[in-house]
Amino acid sequence: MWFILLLIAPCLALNMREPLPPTRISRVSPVEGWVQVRLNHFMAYDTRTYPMRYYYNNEFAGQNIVIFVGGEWAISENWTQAGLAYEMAQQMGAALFYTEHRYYGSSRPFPDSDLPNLSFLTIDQALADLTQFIQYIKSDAFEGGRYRNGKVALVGCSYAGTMATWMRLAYPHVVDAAFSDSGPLHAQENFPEYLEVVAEAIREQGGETCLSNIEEAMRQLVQLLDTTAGPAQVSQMFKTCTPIQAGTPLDVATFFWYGITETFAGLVQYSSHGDHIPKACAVLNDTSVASHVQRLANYITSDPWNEPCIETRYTQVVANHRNTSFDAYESTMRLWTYQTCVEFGWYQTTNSTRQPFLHVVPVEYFHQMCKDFFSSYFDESRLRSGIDRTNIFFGGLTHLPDFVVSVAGGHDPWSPMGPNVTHAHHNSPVYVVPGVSHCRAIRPTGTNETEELEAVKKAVLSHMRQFIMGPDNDTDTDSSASSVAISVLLLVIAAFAAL
Ligand SMILES: *[C@@H]1O[C@H](CO)[C@@H](O)[C@H](O)[C@H]1NC(C)=O
Ligand SMILES: *[C@@H]1O[C@H](CO)[C@@H](O)[C@H](O)[C@H]1NC(C)=O
Ligand SMILES: *[C@@H]1O[C@H](CO)[C@@H](O)[C@H](O)[C@H]1NC(C)=O
Ligand SMILES: *[C@@H]1O[C@H](CO)[C@@H](O)[C@H](O)[C@H]1NC(C)=O
Ligand SMILES: *[C@@H]1O[C@H](CO)[C@@H](O)[C@H](O)[C@H]1NC(C)=O
Ligand SMILES: *[C@@H]1O[C@H](CO)[C@@H](O)[C@H](O)[C@H]1NC(C)=O
Ligand SMILES: CC(=O)N[C@H]1CO[C@H](CO)[C@@H](O)[C@@H]1O
Ligand SMILES: CC(=O)N[C@H]1CO[C@H](CO)[C@@H](O)[C@@H]1O
Repeated sequence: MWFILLLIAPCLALNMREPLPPTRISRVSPVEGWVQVRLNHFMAYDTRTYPMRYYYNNEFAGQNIVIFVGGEWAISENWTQAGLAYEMAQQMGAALFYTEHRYYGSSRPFPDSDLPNLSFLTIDQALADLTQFIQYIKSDAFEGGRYRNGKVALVGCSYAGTMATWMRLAYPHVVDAAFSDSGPLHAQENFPEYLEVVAEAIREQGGETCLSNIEEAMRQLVQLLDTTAGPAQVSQMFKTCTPIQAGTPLDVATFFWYGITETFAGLVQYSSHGDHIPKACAVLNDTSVASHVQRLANYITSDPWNEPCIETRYTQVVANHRNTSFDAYESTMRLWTYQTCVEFGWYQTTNSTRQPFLHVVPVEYFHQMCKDFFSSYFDESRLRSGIDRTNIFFGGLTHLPDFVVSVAGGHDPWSPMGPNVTHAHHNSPVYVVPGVSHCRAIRPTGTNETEELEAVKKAVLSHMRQFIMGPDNDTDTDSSASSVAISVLLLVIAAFAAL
């Protein structure tokens, strides 16, 4: 039960777990370091500090700096030993750092996540942490001022991509260039577009029949739950931890959210353009099983991320998220949910008609979570004013800062909240990679996922190198890099022409 909650939860949370690390190629072991940063950057007289964790790999260190930005997860050394940021550091002769976001992982300002202690968990504070961190590593206090005159490049994916972009917006004097993979920029309460992309990815990779099979199963499932014997039958088929209380709307929504839509969300968000979706669709398409509901149950219960049972008791979900220990199983989810309740929203509801899950998860379900996980103080009006505030201060999609390279996956359900080709401008290119899911472009080159993705990774490296080091001198490198960029642009344009 605890197991499934942990594994399903990441979709609401963008990533929650660290993006799946690449295979380590560096022979150098990074150093773990800590730096005291201000707890509250926005009140001058409050001089309290807390220890922020980072990793540091100086394998390629000249004087430049590449920072792989950590998001809502615990950092590990892996991303300082391989990946696009690692290759970027190699090309730029840069030191590579990986920073941890306050409250997540081991960067804990307080002994627990009791509500009053969460006041300092905001993206504004996290960006200011990064600024103080950069100031520190460029100071004489860090290795005798070795990086004093270095240029700084940030790399991030998902929420950390958002941070990379907004660092360039808020603190351009400390960040020279940023690369954001899959970073949402527009805060929005209700986010029905998420499941629309899930549906689109299933249609393109698994076929129209697969999608209509899901919809038919959902129709029958909703009807079945409305019968006397139905709930017990459904509980057994889907292996719920306890029998579903069909008369309790919050329990029914919990079943659909944790059990069904989050499973498909995970399938699409983390599919690596491999055979994940076709495999799921083979089960959903299996006509040797007559009942559509049974096929859906067969897929849900066979999803490796979903065992051993589905939690359907809303009160249990609340209890799990009210545990204020940083070691609690839902601790990361508690922290991220807090950020959604005060800053971002992004609730993946079934409000759209262009998805197969009917209307089983309304936005009110998430309003209730904010109130129950934290306090009734966190109601809809507070949520909305927090979201407005985020968009006012960071500009949503109305303003992409310069020297930012953005990548969006064509099948990334988060992509509607991020930039697309229409937001690109001189010095801030945006690449939309067809068929690709969340956070694929920060992975190493040469992983051979799709040709388009490989070309985009090379274009990102080329742009970032030029933003930090000026135009490439080597004519060979230069012409091959720009031809890559051009062919990618053509791909992007072709992808949109086909829509
Ligand atoms: C599902 O079935 C449809 C129709 O038989 C087929 O077109 C589609 O390719 C199937 N998908 C998978 C992944 O088996
Ligand atoms: C909260 O989580 C911690 C760490 O997993 C655990 O030891 C504790 O029993 C939990 N508290 C409650 C009330 O469940
Ligand atoms: C979402 O759906 C509900 C009912 O299905 C409807 O009342 C509400 O207006 C919808 N909200 C939006 C933002 O579309
Ligand atoms: C780009 O994003 C905007 C939202 O800012 C959206 O209205 C538009 O349809 C998107 N364009 C494409 C081509 O996806
Ligand atoms: C890379 O992908 C291409 C096209 O999908 C394939 O032909 C080739 O065998 C792959 N190479 C490796 C090393 O996997
Ligand atoms: C490019 O060449 C010029 C002149 O040869 C040199 O001053 C400059 O440092 C070189 N730039 C890079 C990025 O290598
Ligand atoms: C997938 C992977 O390689 N994960 C490793 C990342 O680094 C930690 C140690 O920091 C290892 O325990 C993981 O196995
Ligand atoms: C600043 C603040 O509110 N600190 C609180 C954090 O949580 C601990 C334990 O729950 C309290 O004792 C602190 O007062």
